[in-house]
Formats: sequence, C-alpha cells, structure tokens
Amino acid sequence: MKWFWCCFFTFWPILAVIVCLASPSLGWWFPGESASPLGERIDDLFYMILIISTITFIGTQAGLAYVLFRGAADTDKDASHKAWFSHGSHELEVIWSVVPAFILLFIALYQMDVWAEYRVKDAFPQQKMQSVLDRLGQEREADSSLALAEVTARQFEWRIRYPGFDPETGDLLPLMPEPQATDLYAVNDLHLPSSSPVMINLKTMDVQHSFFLPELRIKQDAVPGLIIPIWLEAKEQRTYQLLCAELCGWGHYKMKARFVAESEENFLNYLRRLHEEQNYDRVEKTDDGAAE
Ligand SMILES: [Cu+2]
Repeated sequence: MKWFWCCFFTFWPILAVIVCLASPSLGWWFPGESASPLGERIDDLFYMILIISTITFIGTQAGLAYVLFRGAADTDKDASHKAWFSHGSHELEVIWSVVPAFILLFIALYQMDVWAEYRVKDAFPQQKMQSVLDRLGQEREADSSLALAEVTARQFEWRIRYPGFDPETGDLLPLMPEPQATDLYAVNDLHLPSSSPVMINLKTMDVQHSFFLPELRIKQDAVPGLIIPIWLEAKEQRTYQLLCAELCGWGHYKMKARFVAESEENFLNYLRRLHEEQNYDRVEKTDDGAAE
C-alpha cells in the first residue's frame, strides 16, 4: 500500500509542473499576449503567484506522500513497531501560520507599484497624456479633463461621448463633464489613439457594470454615481474586444463592444467622420452651396 500512496502523491505534482510549464506557450492562462505594457507587469505578477502556489503544492504533496508512506509501512505484516499518534504540535501551528503570512505580505508589498501605476491618480502619466492631446491639437485650459472620451455603461451597451470640434477654429475641444452641443456620440465603438497612455472617464447609467479589455488586462467596475478615470495604453494599432465583466442583467452576455486603437491621425479622422454624420441634415448641397 505504501508504494500506491507514494506514486499517487508524486503523480499530481509532476502533472502540475508539466501543466504549468506548458500553459504559457499553449495560451491557456491568458487571452493572447498582453497588448499593453501594464498588462505585461500584471502577467508577471500572475506568474510569480503561480510559482509560489506550485512550490507550495509540491511541498504539501511531498509531505502527504511521506506521511502516508511511513503510516502505511507501519501496517506491513512484518512491521515491528506500532503507529505513532500525534495530538497536534504548537510549533507546527506557528510555522504554518507565520510562513503563509509572510508570503502574503511579500505579495502585497511586491505588487504595490503595479497597483499604483494602474489605479492611483497621482501615478497616471499626465505628461504623456498631455502630449497626446497637444498632438491632436486640442484646445485646452489648464484644468480641462485629460480624458478623450466618456464611456457610459447601461443595460446592455456601451455609450461613448467624445468631445467635438470648435465651430470657429475647427480644433478638437476638451471633454467637458456635462454633455455639450458639439459632442460626438457612438455606441459600442470606442476609438482611441494607440502607443501612448490615454484616459477615459467611466460611468454607468443604471446598475453596476465592469469595463473589461481582456487583451489589455484592464478591468474596472462602473459604479452608479461615480465618474472613474481609467488610463490605458494599447501597444498595437488593431481592434480589441471590450466586454462587460459584471453579471448585470439578462442581456449581460451581449454587452460587447469593440475598442479600436489607431494612430492619432486616424483617431481625428474618425471624430471628423462622426462630426459629419451627426451634422448631416439629409439635404444635399449644390455646387454653389445652396440647398436643393
Ligand atoms: Cu453589464
């Protein structure tokens, strides 16, 4: 019997190590490679916790295998000694309370700067965002919002409000907290410049939702009554999935949108197109400028 237990508790750690080693290349952990620099750091945290868990798992399995091997040996026909009964050990209790506490404390301290980079307002890359807005030619006052769009979740879609263009100068206006006559709107189609950090403001019109860009590892709850800034940086110019990660009602499953990360020029062109569509009054103009 002792060899059965020995093999049983050796098999699982070996399987665990094989799965852990093979998983990254098979893409089992994540929906593809991280598409943002912050996502890479979050993936590193995941792998660090995975390594700690794997070592702990192997350790506990080895301990189990040893104890059962020894215990089973005592039941052998030719065993000369009786089984040893334990009624607890104070030292062991202290060890397995203190060691995990230190591991948890280490994880908590180790991840703090990633959390700050992700969620602490003072840490957001204001300079970089400022230069994106300058390159987009946005007319700004010193206290204007750095956000390029306001995303409002509602059952069961994402409504997006962009700032519009100044009717006099044609420059991109800053995003105001309240809707403006010049604002531009889209549903389930978020466009933002790529390759530098940009900010959006997240709101919800009804219940709690969760703004989730799995490929960028961005997830943030939308909480009624709050306007929550999110900053993100897409590495590539391509289309990503935007999902709701909070069970928010019967239509939760279809609360999907696309997030298009594109060049600053294409982003401005997209906004100009929206502007034209929204100002088109269905009256064709003739060559001399008069309405037909
Ligand atoms: Cu939702």
